[in-house]
Amino acid sequence: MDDRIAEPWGPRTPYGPGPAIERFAASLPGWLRDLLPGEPGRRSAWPVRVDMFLQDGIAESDVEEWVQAASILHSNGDAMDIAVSGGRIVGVRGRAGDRVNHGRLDPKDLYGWQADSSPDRLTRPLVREDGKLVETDWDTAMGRIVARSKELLAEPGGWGRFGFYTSGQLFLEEYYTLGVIGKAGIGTPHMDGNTRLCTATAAAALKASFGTDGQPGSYTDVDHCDAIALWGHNVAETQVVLWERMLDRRRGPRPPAMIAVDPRQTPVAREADVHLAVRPGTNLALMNALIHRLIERGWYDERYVRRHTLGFEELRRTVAECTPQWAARICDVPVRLIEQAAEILGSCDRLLSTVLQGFYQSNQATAAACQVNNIHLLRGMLGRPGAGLYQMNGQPTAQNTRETGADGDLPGMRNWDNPEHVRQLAELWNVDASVIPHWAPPTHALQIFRHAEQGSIKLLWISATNPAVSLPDLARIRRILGKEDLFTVVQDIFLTETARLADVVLPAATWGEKQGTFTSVDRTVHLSDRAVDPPGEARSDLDIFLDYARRMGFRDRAGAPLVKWHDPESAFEAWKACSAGRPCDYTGITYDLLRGGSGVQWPCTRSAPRGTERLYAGGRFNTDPDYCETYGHDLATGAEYDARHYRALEPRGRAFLQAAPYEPSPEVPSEDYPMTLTTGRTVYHFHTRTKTGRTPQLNDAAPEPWVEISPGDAHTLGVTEGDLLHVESPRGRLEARARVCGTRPGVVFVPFHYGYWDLDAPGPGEGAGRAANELTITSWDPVSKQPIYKVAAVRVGKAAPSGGTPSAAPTTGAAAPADPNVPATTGGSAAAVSSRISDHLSSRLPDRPGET
Ligand SMILES: Nc1nc2c(c(=O)[nH]1)N[C@H]1C(S)=C(S)[C@@H](COP(=O)(O)OP(=O)(O)OC[C@H]3O[C@@H](n4cnc5c(=O)[nH]c(N)nc54)[C@H](O)[C@@H]3O)O[C@H]1N2
Ligand SMILES: Nc1nc2c(c(=O)[nH]1)N[C@H]1C(S)=C(S)[C@@H](COP(=O)(O)OP(=O)(O)OC[C@H]3O[C@@H](n4cnc5c(=O)[nH]c(N)nc54)[C@H](O)[C@@H]3O)O[C@H]1N2
Ligand SMILES: [Mo]
Repeated sequence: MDDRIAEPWGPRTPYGPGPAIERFAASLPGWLRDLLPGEPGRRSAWPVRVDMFLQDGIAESDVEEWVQAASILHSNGDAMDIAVSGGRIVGVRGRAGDRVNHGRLDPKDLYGWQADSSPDRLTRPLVREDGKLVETDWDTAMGRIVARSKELLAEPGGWGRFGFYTSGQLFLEEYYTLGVIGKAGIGTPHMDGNTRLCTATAAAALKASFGTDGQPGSYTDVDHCDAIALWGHNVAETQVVLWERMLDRRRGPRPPAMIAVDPRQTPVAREADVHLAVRPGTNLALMNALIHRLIERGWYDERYVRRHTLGFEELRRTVAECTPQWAARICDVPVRLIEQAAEILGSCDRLLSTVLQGFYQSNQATAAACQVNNIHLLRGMLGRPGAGLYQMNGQPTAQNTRETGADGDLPGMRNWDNPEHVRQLAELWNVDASVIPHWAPPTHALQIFRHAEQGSIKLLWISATNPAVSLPDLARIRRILGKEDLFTVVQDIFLTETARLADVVLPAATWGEKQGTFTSVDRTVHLSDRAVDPPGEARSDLDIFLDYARRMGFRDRAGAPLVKWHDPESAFEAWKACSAGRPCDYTGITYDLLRGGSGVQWPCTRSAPRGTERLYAGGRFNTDPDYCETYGHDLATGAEYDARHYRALEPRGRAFLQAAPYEPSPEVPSEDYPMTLTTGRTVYHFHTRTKTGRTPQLNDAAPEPWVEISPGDAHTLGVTEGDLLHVESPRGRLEARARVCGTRPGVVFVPFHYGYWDLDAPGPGEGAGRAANELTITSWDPVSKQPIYKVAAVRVGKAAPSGGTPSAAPTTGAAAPADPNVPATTGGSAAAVSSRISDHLSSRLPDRPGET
């Protein structure tokens, strides 16, 4: 038994590169590959380790049923079974036979399910009466939403009064249904997901370089690579199982080299051979210097570049002056380290890159993320084992928000500016093409809030997201959500900071209580089954959306109901038809196939019935003008190009090498605000903590926020470990205790997980808050429109005399204290997890629901 609070990564199972059969398989045409024994991604040599956590007092023999599911607390797609006894969830276990995790689970997944049975789950709808939220029945709550909707639709241009702000945490079937309601029922362009805050840049960078969204790589690339570069990604704390796979390679024979780019001493940075602790906001300067070096030294595949890419000359010109010396000054890192990183990137045979929030939520996000694509294109490192690229997702189902168009895009990775793509949807849904919003790009999340602020959006429906904690500049967000003339619907499982500001609150069923599918970073689709009943009158999000469609009476051209499905599986079948012929083709997937022991990677079709391990083998990309998802942008300004401009480029299946010069962040330190604030995550908490804050093991590991500060800055300010600090930006102020640790000088880090101090206080945020977003700025990347959460200017000082007690920050991750006397974070016997290790996937542990 291990304490997975004290040891979040569990026991090591080292392994070497291989097996050769995977490399061989990848060189074969699809039909021949399918004749090989074993399934794609399951021929890996990564040992199996089945992690299991059962509630205190429950033994494995007490479990009546194991119900198949996958992780809902990050994007890795770890497959698991839910243990059910007496109609309740009593534990979880990793699925041994799944290609993604080979049985492993992260601490949030092991313990986090306990929150679902919290006594304060929402069990009945609420409506606002005389300023107060009171319980009511579904008819009343839905009746109010429908009445307001019909009133708005009766006005000319009424569709423009609706805004939908959804999530990266619902299921594919739910998003698709919401997307059809928004696009073909109401016809509003104002729909987005919190995926805008999360991985809009992944989508934007993939579209800009390769023509459409879709991760090129496979998790098995970890098995084969000889170098791993982590670009602004603290994978150890945020995709724990993916990190375990990387660590197991690092501890085995012929380990891969490792590069980390992060201003903090994360566990990843501590493990890496080269750690570039760049100044926040300077990623593009570093990237341009690395590319300068690759080109200058001839460390690129000339043939691949000539045959498979466009834009080399412009890229070369853009980086011509970007020497390592130049970047070293801007990023404030040693020249030697930039040169070392370039040498690893330029000399490895199989490079695996992952990119996440350190790039996506920082300055020049899309431009910087595209430079990672460029490195892979320059070196021909795509479409073969080990040469992998993950423009990561963050949330468990973010990929599906994007695929189904719940983020505003057209479903099936269709191009809003391509009339033929719009026509395909009109035909599928049997509606007039003019109903489907396609005259301008979709409205992004921060713009939706702007419209609500100005009063043009009058109904805002928020599902499975907590913007009153997660959006930037919270004082402003609270003002908007509290506006009299804005009718707000919040669909959640708890009475969150956001729900408290709503006019109608709808109680949702969650993971384990409902059925649906979702897709991980490497395109692996999993099915998550219903294990138990939802509490009280809570309903699945799908049922809520279907009920709304029914009550609104949305019709197609023939007068039949617009939404023609009635449950998860029929919704999935409808989605399959929408995905046909597009990059994310699901037509070969059925719920039954997903019950076969492992998830399946899209595209999965008649000609690739077991899914597709890697995209872009052979160097053919989705850039054909009739097929691509965008006609492109100017990376520096975000200006949109049109079809004529795009066609003139004659991409013919080649990828774009995108180039842009470095520019400083919109907010940099000043005399008044001399330090840089950056924000992010810890391994124990998920977002605004609605689940992990209600889980004893996880809450105790990190019960309150903290401020990470470097030893040098602490000394200058007279601060010691545990002192109460205030951090102020031009927008707000918070107080939290200091953790003196390995962040770079001049930078403080605050986790963004913690909401208001006191939910019942009359004016949340009055006085000293504790949410990182009291401080952050309203500014976004010009192409992806993703907010810049990673750079703001602040001043820091002591809020109380030194007390001599350490902060409650965890000691295991990036916040590992400089002071060796700070007690270690542990979970004790309440956190005991069993881990069974076996050599290989072939020595299969039970992995089908029902088997024990
Ligand atoms: N434990 C846990 N896991 C999660 C989540 C969670 O809440 N908790 N959330 C999930 C979701 S939705 C997401 S999006 C992912 C996010 O996963 P990550 O991107 O790994 O997480 P973050 O902590 O937001 O940011 C990563 C790192 O960016 C660094 N950084 C800050 N500014 C810069 C910069 O300018 N340049 C560079 N190069 N680095 C910078 C920070 O120091 C931080 O260590 O995690 C997913 N997994
Ligand atoms: N400063 C700063 N801010 C950030 C970030 C950062 O790094 N720094 N990261 C950003 C990123 S990457 C993300 S993804 C966002 C996350 O921000 P949010 O999306 O606001 O965070 P969550 O707490 O995950 O909110 C999800 C909500 O859905 C509810 N929920 C859970 N399951 C269900 C369900 O099945 N149905 C329904 N209807 N509701 C459900 C939960 O109770 C919770 O209230 O935050 C962003 N904000
Ligand atoms: Mo995210």
